[in-house]
Parts: sequence; C-alpha cells; structure tokens
Amino acid sequence: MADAAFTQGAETADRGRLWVVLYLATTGLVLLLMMLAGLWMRLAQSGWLDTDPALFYQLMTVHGTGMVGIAALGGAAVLWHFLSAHIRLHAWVMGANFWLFLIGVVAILAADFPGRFGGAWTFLYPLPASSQGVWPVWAAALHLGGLLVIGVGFLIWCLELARGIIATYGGLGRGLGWHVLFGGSTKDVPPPTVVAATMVAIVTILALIAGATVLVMSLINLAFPSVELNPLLAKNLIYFFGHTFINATIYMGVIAVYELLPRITGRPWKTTKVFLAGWTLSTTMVLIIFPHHLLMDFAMPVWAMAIGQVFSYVNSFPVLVVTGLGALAILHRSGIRWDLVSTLLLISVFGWMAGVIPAVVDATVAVNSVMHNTLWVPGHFHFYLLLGLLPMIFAFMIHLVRVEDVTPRGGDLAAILYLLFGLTFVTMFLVGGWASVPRRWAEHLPEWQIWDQIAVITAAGVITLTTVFVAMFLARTPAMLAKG
Ligand code: HEM
Ligand SMILES: [Cu+2]
Repeated sequence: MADAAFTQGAETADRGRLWVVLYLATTGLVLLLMMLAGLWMRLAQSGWLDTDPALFYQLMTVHGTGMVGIAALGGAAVLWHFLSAHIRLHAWVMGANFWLFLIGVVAILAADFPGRFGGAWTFLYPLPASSQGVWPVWAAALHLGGLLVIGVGFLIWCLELARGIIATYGGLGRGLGWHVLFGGSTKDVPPPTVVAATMVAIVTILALIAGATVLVMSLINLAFPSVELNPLLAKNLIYFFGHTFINATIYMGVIAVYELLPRITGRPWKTTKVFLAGWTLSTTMVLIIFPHHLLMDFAMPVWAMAIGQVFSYVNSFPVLVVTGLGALAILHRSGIRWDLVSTLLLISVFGWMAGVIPAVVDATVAVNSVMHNTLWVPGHFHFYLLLGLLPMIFAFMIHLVRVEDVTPRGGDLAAILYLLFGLTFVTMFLVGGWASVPRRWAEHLPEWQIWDQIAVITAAGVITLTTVFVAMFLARTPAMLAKG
C-alpha cells in the first residue's frame, strides 16, 4: 500500500515536472513574440517604420495582455516546481490551466488581429463597447471572453495552491507563518517558498474574482448596451485586479531567488520573524494600494487616495528589504562563482529593487499629476518586469537544464549584456516620461524620436539575449527529460 502511494506520488511529481517544462517553453516562445510586437511599436514611434495607428493599438493590446499572461505563466512554473517539493499538488491542475490559457490566447489573437480589437490590456469601461467603429462588438466580446477563460484557469490553479497549503500546514495563516510570528511556535516553520506561495494564493484569488466580476459585467454591457455599469466601480475593479495580478507574478518569481541562491552558495535561506513580518505586511498592503492608479480620478474619495499614496511608499519595502538583505547576507563572503544563473539572480534582485523606485515616485499625488499617462509609467513597470521578473525566470530555466556544470564560460557576460541593454531600454521610457511624452501614442513628435530610436536599438539587444537564454533552455530540454 505504502509503496503504491509512493509510486503514485512520484508519478504525479514527474507529470508536474513535464508541465513545468511545457510552461517554460511556452513562456520563452510567447515572450519572444511579444517582444517583437514591442519592438514594432518602438519602431513605429521612432519614425523608422510606417504603421497604421489602428494596428499600433492592436499590437499594444496583444503585447500588454500577452506579457502579463506570460509573466504569470512563467512565474507559475517557478512557484509550482519549488512548492511541489514541500507540498503534494495535483498535476492535472497544471494541465487544466495550460489548456484554458491556450484557448484564451487563441480567442484573444482572433479578437485582436482579424477582429481589430485595440482596447488595451486594461479593457477600461466603456472603451470595449465604444470603439467608434474601429472594431466590431464581437471582437470586444471575444477578447474579454478570452481573458475570462484565462482567469478561470489561474483561479483553479491558485485554489489548488491554497488547498495544498491548507492540507499540509493547517491553514493559510500558518502558511504565512503566523503561528511563528505571533504565537512564538518553532514547529512547522514554513520555508520561504511556502510563505511566498501562500501570499500569491491569497492575493491572486482575490484579484481574479474582481477581474472575473468586471469582465462578466462588461460582457453583459456588450450584449445589452442599455445595462450600464458604474464607470468608477468598473475602474476600481479593473485596477484592483490588474495591479494585484501583475505584482503577484514577481512574488512567484522571487521563489527562484529563495531556492537557488542557497543551493549555489550552500547557505540556507532561513525563515526569520522579520521575513515573516515582511511578507504578511506586503500581503495586506499590495491589496489596498491599487488606488495609486486612480490618483487623477477626482470622483474617488480622498481617503482612498491617501491610502493609495501612503501605503504605496510602505508596501514594497518589507518584502524588498527582507529579500535584498537576505540575498546580501547569503552572498557576503560566500565565495560564490559568478556564472549565468547566479548573475541573473543578482540582476533580478537589483532590477526589482531599483524598478520600484520610479513606481513609488509616481504614486505620489504631486508627481502623478504631471507624470500620469506619460512614458514614465511603462518606464517603471518595464524596469521591474524586464530586469526583475524575467531574469528570475531565465535563471530558473537555465538551472533546470543544467547538467552538472555546463554553463559556458562567459555565461555571466550574456547576463551583464542583458542588464546593460535592458537598463538603457527602460531608461529611454523614463526619459520620455521626464519630458512629458504621453504613453500609448502611436505617433511621436520628431523631438522625442531620438529616445525612441535608442530604445529600438537596445530592444534589439534585449531580444537577442533573450533568444540566447530561451534557445539554451530549449536545446537542452530533451537531454534533461531523458536523464529524468
Ligand atoms: C524587448 C522588450 C520589450 C519591448 C521592446 C517593449 C515595448 C513596449 C512598448 C513600445 C509599449 C508601449 C509604450 C507606450 O505606451 O507608448 C509597451 C507597453 C507595455 N509593455 Fe512592453 N516591451 C518589452 C517588454 C515587456 C515585458 C517583458 C513586459 C512584461 C512582462 C511588458 C509589458 C508591457 C505592458 C503591460 C505594456 C502596457 C500596454 C498598455 O499600455 O496597454 N513589456 N511595451
Ligand atoms: Cu499598482
């Protein structure tokens, strides 16, 4: 009996690993395609490639939606892989989420290209329904329906995380280590991976419920235009969903840092009370700071804005500090060898910490009244997604397929080049924002185009290095799977 259960567990783990590989392969390929769409937009803005503005907005919608989805898929691979070592999870959930994801992607591509939907990944009400004839109603409905299908997939996936954590640790509070933090217990201390996964499960479930609610409401409005929504409520739901969902992808990805740095240096990442307090604080705050996206909406109550501004300052710091200091403590005098994986991990911690600074700047009302809807905004989120989240995912990809020590010499050079190209690329967005260049404009004035052109060149560098990382992963995957 025990033997049979054991084999079954191993089989599930094996199947889980296959899904992790499939998630990563999909992430790599879609990521490259979406980057090319981004390059196209930058080419259009720089005046180097004549592009129909309607097509620009279709590309922007596919790029934004696709990148957010793929950030979640890649983050989910990292989280699942490491959490499975601590908790028994059902592998079929990975499969269900994967197929729903693909169905949603096909629907969105059909809606955005033949259907010409260009209402951005934020699908802000009432834009999907009022295209002024640019796209038909069916395209808007198909796009929103595709999002809903993807959301349902991730909801099932997060519920499985929550189930597993509750079954193994006895509750989500215990997954966050509250019995240690408040009760002083020293038993069943959750490892960092479990703490992060618990936060991800909690905040993503709430985000997806809000997202699904507003999607269903918008779909009803598309079908029956006389049923109108409260635009302010719709906007709050959308930004609660969008802000929380994209933030959670980094909280998934950072698990690669918690798990891999200790393996590389031979020093454990301990769950301290400070670590637990940091994660509990960020769990609550990430949920209440989304009003920083509505600072210019005069109809919002002042107290909500105050929360948005004040807690945006405080929110990021607990987890950032415990991660940054934790990483430094592990690295200090560890004699670490700087290969591709370790360099990518270090870059990711830097990219995340540094990228939060322009974000927090923009969450200040006085600054936001100038920077709102300028390129400062894509500047800050490309910073921590391109240089924070992606290096975490690349590091995990390379780690998985590493057969002993196969990192080629100069591997860290590729990582450093990625950092340099990426930094220059995001700086061009930030410079544009500084000069008040509006975001989401298909055409730019000649005075702005020098920054767009530098961005084109550096984006090409980022794409080349991403191709190298993804190709490395794909090329070595068959050997890794055969080795078992
Ligand atoms: C080579 C890499 C990339 C390039 C060239 C690129 C380019 C662009 C451009 C030109 C825009 C529109 C900016 C504007 O408002 O004028 C944009 C928007 C956006 N990008 Fe990227 N990007 C890249 C990577 C990424 C990554 C890695 C992510 C996330 C993981 C991402 C997520 C987004 C999102 C969410 C938007 C907002 C779309 C909207 O405003 O609705 N991008 N990107
Ligand atoms: Cu936000």
